[in-house]
Order: sequence, then C-alpha cells, then structure tokens
Amino acid sequence: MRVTTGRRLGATEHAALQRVLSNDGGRILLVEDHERSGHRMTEALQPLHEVTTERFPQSALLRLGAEDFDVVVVSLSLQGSDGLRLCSQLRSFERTRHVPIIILLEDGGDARLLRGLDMGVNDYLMRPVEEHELLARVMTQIKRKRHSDFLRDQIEESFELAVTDGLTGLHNRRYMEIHLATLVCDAVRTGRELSVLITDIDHFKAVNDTYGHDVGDFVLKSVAERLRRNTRGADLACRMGGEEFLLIMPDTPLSGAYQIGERIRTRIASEAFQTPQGTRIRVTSSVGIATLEGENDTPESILKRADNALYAAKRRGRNRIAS
Ligand code: GH3
Ligand code: MG
Ligand code: MG
Ligand code: MG
Repeated sequence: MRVTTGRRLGATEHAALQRVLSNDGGRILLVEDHERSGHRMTEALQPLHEVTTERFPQSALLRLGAEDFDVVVVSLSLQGSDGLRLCSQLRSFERTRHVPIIILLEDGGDARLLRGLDMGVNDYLMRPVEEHELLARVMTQIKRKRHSDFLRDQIEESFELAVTDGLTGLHNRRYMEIHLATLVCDAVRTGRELSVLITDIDHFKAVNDTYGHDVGDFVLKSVAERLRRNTRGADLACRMGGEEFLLIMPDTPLSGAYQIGERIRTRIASEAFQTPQGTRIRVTSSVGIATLEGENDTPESILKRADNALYAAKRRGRNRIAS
C-alpha cells in the first residue's frame, strides 16, 4: 500500500506524534495474586503510572473488555489459574489484540516463556522482580504501543484518503473499480443479480459558466448528498469523476435499478439547490442502467453498457433514464 507522501501534519496528527515522543506514564493492569509482590510492583510503578491490580484472569479479562490499558503485566504463578491462557485470550480478542503483555516468570520457567512468546507476549521479567528493570520494560512497551498505534492510525487515514473523493466524500473511482470487481465475482459465483447505474448532471458546464466554479462544486456536493440519501445500505455510491456518479446495487434486477434510477433522477430535478449565499439552482440529470448478464460478463462490459445507456438518455433529450 502506498502511504501518502509529502503531506504536512495536521493539528491532531501533530498532537498524536507529540504523544508518541512523550515520556508520560500509562495505565498498567497488574494481574497478580501474590500480595507482597503486587504491592512492591505497584509502589515502583505508581509515581509515573496508574496501576490497577486484578487477582484473577477472569476479572482481568472483564476489566480489559471495558477499559483501555497501555500494558498488562501477567503473573504466571497465579493460584489455581493459568496466566498464559489469559495471554492467549487477550491476543484473540479484537479489543485487546494490540495491548502489550509482559509476563512474570519463576526461575526455571523456560518452557512457559517460549509458549508465551509464541502466542505473542511482548516481554518477560524473572522473579524476584527488580524494580528498575520493571520500570524500563514497562516504559519500552508503552512507547512501542504509542508508536504502533500512531502508525496504524496513519495507515488507516491514508487508506481512507486514497479511496475517498475529496470534494463529495463519496468513494472514488479507484475504490469503485476494486469493489465492483469483487461484487461481480460474488454475483457470478452465487448466481445473484447485480445492477449498476451511472448518473451525469445535464449541461453542468453551464452551471460553472453561469455561477462560477465554487457554486459548481456546491452543486456537486449537494447532488452527492441526495444520491447518498436515496441509496440503500448495501448499495455503493461513488464519484467517477467530474459530474458523473456511479451506484452499484447488489441483489438488484434491472427493474429495481430502474425504480432507484427514477427516484434519484426525480429527487435531483424536483428541488432546487440553495447555496449558502441564497442562490437557487436547478439541475437535471440523465441516468444509464445496466445489469449483470451471465457468467462471462465483466465489470468493464457492465460499465460500458451503463455508459452507452447514459449516452442514449442524453441523446433522447436528457433528464431521463435509459437501459
Ligand atoms: P451533458 O449534459 O452532455 O453532460 O453536458 P455537461 O455540460 O454536463 O458535460 P461536459 O462534459 O461538457 O461538461 C462537464 C463539466 O463539468 C465541465 C467541467 O468543467 C465540469 N467539472 C468537472 N469536474 C468538476 C468539479 O470538480 N467542479 C466543478 N465545479 N466543475 C467540474
Ligand atoms: Mg459530458
Ligand atoms: Mg454532464
Ligand atoms: Mg460528464
């Protein structure tokens, strides 16, 4: 995946980066039932960190389901329960998948250490726990977590940007191409129906020429909003470019696509768009629809048929639908 380059950091990103670089303490969950050891570790950690102790894996798990922690320190010598089992549960739940885990081992616990590392434990401490070592290892995990959270957020954000149309917030053509290919494969495999619809604003060049490009942009955003509002949950709306939008409709035969296309066409034509400055602008749109035909059909040919239909609607006088 290509990560956005050359982008300046925004205020929130800057704050997030500051946090990555800071030496602030974190929230530590200590899973320990040995009272004296628990006290000693809490005292060592507490000037900088906020420490919560749980004596049982089950109660630790409940707490981790409800609260965020930066590090979990798990004793592997709990009375009557298995600390490693807790570690493996933490790795399997979405909510706790990325929380750093440090295990506390007795001398001679090599086999358990290997099992722990194998299931994704991040670090370990040997008993008796040396306080400076505890602090250093906890801090390392906190910093590592902040750093990877930051990178994960950045990647998610870059991905959002890469597949979103900046003006309307709809998906862009790149996303549409990936998504349509997947949906066509699914529909062919399962024998279900799939239709697409292209809508293009009529004489949009005249809107720009008459009112200016900014008003043109406003109309595009408003059309996108009407499109979104008249789209069902399973349908995917995207901006193909310019003043042209595509709707992909799974489980929809041509008759259904026709109904939806008519609804979108009338919703766009029936009510003027009013700019914040009070200018009222009416536009119409033409719609072309096409449906999946047989198992040798391809995304490219469905799009081509929808585009031909759109062209036919334009030729017949615009503000209409064709298939
Ligand atoms: P038709 O009814 O045949 O579709 O006519 P049209 O004028 O809508 O079509 P044409 O393709 O001639 O013009 C499309 C116009 O859309 C030209 C272009 O300047 C404008 N346009 C494309 N993208 C944007 C945009 O992001 N913002 C604005 N304001 N205008 C855009
Ligand atoms: Mg055109
Ligand atoms: Mg147009
Ligand atoms: Mg066009």
